[in-house]
Amino acid sequence: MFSKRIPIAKMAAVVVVLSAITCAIMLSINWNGAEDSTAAPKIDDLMNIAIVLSTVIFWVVMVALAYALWAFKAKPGDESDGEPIHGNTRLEIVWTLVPTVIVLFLGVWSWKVLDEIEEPTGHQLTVDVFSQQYAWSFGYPGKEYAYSQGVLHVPVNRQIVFKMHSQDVIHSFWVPQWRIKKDNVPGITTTAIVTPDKVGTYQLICTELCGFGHSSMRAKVVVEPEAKWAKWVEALKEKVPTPLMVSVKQDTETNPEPLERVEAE
Ligand SMILES: [Cu+2]
Repeated sequence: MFSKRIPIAKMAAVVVVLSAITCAIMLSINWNGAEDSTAAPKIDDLMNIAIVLSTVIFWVVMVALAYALWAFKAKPGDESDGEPIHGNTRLEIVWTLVPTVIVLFLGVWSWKVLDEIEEPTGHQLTVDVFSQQYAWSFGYPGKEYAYSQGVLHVPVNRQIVFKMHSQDVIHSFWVPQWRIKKDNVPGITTTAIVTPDKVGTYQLICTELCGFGHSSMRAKVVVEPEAKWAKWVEALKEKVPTPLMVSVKQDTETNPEPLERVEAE
């Protein structure tokens, strides 16, 4: 039965055709919506590469399976046992090496993309993000350490370093149009770096199931020209409350004044 020659070239051709059709459809779909940060196109490219690789793997498996079902079907009335098969070393090496190379390639590429996104521009703005069941609030740097609840304003075309501080359980910071997503973990400060490059209004969504009110844990995000942003921050009346300051006390570099005050208490 196994003396039958497997038509590798024909199968490969079928894989190529089916992959091309599937990729054409999959890549024409706008999966992630508008690209409104410098990170977005890079992350979407990465996603497209992953789609192409997965599509090819999918069809290799499907075509091999379909061929096996057709070519090695038992004859009617054949009740005998299957041949005892002890493996195929060459095949096993191939199906170990190929996925390893793919995963390493995607890993290295992701590393490169993340490095590019987080490359310091020398003109960063640090914003503290406070998350708690089920609300977001924000602290802006500078002398006053201004505070806003439920609404985040950031300047356009400036690299924003978000320092995240959860007050209770794990939450996750996500503005879909920026692509970047980062967990807020109680007890540590996590960082997400984004450069929004379009003016607009967005939703910040908690994307880590954090309790009963999780689905309503959202905040409005406004990206605006820097002068307008500065005016908005200037007009903020509230200061970051002391309990929240305590949770940022590691960040002495970005918020020296209020933090020194916290340390003194
Ligand atoms: Cu949450």
